[in-house]
Amino acid sequence: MNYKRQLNDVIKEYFNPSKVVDVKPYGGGLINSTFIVEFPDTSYILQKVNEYVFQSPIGVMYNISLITNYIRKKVIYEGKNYRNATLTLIQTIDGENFAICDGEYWRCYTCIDGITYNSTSDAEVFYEAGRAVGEFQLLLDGFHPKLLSDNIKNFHNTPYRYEMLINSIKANTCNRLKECYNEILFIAKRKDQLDIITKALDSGSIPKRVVHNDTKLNNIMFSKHDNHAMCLIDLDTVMKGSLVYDYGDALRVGASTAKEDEVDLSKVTINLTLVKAFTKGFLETTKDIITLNEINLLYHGYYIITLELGMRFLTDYIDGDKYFALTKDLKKTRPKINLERAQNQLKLVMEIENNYHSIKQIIDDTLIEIGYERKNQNE
Ligand code: ADP
Ligand code: GN1
Ligand code: MG
Repeated sequence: MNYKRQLNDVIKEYFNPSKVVDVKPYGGGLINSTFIVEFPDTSYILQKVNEYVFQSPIGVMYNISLITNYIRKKVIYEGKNYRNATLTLIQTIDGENFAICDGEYWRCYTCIDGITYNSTSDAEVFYEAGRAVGEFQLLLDGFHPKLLSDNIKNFHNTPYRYEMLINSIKANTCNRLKECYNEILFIAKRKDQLDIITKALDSGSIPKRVVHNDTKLNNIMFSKHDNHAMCLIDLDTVMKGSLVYDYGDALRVGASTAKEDEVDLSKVTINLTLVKAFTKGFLETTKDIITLNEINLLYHGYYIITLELGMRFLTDYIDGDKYFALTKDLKKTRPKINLERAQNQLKLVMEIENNYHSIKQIIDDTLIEIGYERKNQNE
C-alpha cells in the first residue's frame, strides 16, 4: 500500500488539497497513525484507525461521536466554554464521521491548540493530570454504559490477559520464548493477585462505570499557556470499566522516573511526589462519587495495570509484535522493544510493591487533606 497516495486521497475527502501547506506524522501514540494537516491559519489531525487493534472502526467512531456530543452538551449546559472540553470530530465533505480509503478507516479532528507531554517531573502538571482524569469521570457520570459498543473485549480483564500470555507461550510462534523465562516466572508468581479488581467488578462491590481506559500522560491535553489540563483525548477505548484502572494507568506512566521503553532498569523507580500530586487532583474531583471500596482498591489499580502492561508487552513480543507494531525504523534500531517495555513495566511492578506503604499512606493523607468522610460512605 502506498501510504503517501492514501494520505492524499483521504485529504481530498475533507479538504481542498491545494490549500494544504504541509502534512506530517504527529504525536507519540503507539496504536493509530496520526498526522497533522497544516493550513496557513489552522491545523487538523488526521488519523488512520489501527484495525488490528480495533476490529470495528465503525463501533469506535460511534462511541466517540456519542461521548464527545454528551460531554459538549454537558459543558454548555453548565455555561462553560466547550471549545477545548473534548475532541471535535470533523465530517467528510459527504457528511460522514470517517473516510474509507483502500478499505481502511480514517478520521479527522480539529487540532486542539494545546500540548501533550510524554513525561513530566512537574508536580503541578501531574496534579492537573489527576484533576483531568477525575473531571472526565464527572463529565461521563450519568452516561449509560450500555449505550457504548464494547470495542475491545476484555481490554482490562487482567486474568484474561494472563490466559492470553499462556496461550502465546504454548504456541511460541516466533521461537522467542527462550528470551522470556525470567519475565514469565515473575508474572506467574503474582498470578493470584491479577483478579482483585475484576472480581470486585463482577461481584458488584465496585461499580462498572464509563471510563477512559487509556489515561497515560500523552492522552491528556494541556494548555500551552498555563499548563491547565483541558481534556482527555484518545477516546478509542472509552468503555465500561473501573475507575481504579484509570487512576493506576495514569500513575504507571506519569509517576515513573523513566520512559516506558527505558532499558536501564536502574532508572525505573517511582516519583512519590508525583503520585501525591496526581492523587490529590484525582480525589479532589471525584470525592463525591468515588466509593470507599474503590478507594481501597486504588493502590491495586496502579499495581495490577502495571502488571497487565508487562503481560501485554511480553505477550506481543512472543507473538511477533503484532499489536504494538514496530515502525521500520524501530525494527532496525529497537527490534526487542516490546520485550524491553515488558522488562521495564515489571521493574516498575517491583517498585510499586516496595512502595506499598508509602502509596497507601499518600492516599490516606490525601483523603484527610481534602476532607473526605470515610464513615459516611457505604461499603
Ligand atoms: P494513539 O491511539 O496512537 O495513541 P492518539 O489519539 O493518542 O493516538 O494521538 C496521538 C497523539 O497525537 C496524541 O498523544 C497527541 O499528542 C496528538 N493528538 C491526537 N489528537 C489530537 C487533537 N485533536 N489535537 C491535537 N493533538 C492531538
Ligand atoms: C496504547 O494508544 P496509546 O499509545 O495511547 C494502548 C494502551 C497502553 C499504551 C502503552 C488501544 O496507548 O492500552 O497502555 O499503549 N492502547 C490500546 O503505552 O491498546
Ligand atoms: Mg494515545
